[in-house]
Amino acid sequence: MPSSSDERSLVLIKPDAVRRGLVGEVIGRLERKGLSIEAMVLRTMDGQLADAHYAEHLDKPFYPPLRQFMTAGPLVAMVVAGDQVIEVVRALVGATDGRRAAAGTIRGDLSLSNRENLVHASDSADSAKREIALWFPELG
Ligand code: FUP
Repeated sequence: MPSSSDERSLVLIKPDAVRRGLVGEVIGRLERKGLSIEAMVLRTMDGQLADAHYAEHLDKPFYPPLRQFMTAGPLVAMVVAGDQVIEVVRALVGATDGRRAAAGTIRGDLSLSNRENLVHASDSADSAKREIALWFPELG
């Protein structure tokens, strides 16, 4: 189990959160937990990056509308660090479907959707490494 305090996760504050003015809300929850932001950028994902980021979902029926949603407007991409950050952020974010995510989580408190669910967070150390290389190649 990874447990180093410098473990890193790739977090995306998705276009719905940017559109709804929830960037500060999401960042505030991460900061209040004690996590630190090591890199952050506002950018709009293009289709090529979407296909690479969501490689495991390319063949899923929900992928075309997901791709449309994720590329339709600016998002905030961040590298977040802290003790067991991958597991900690996934717990803060909550279950994929905002309608079923537990109250107290970002999705549970703020999303009513299975697609427009505000935040992406890496689900494993391998995913984090792959995703950070895609979004922040300069960080190595
Ligand atoms: P999560 O790890 O909770 O972000 O969820 P997944 O990796 O399973 O799914 C990635 C994204 O695909 C979700 F954030 C939203 C989207 N999705 C749908 O649009 N429909 C689905 O049925 C499942 C996922």
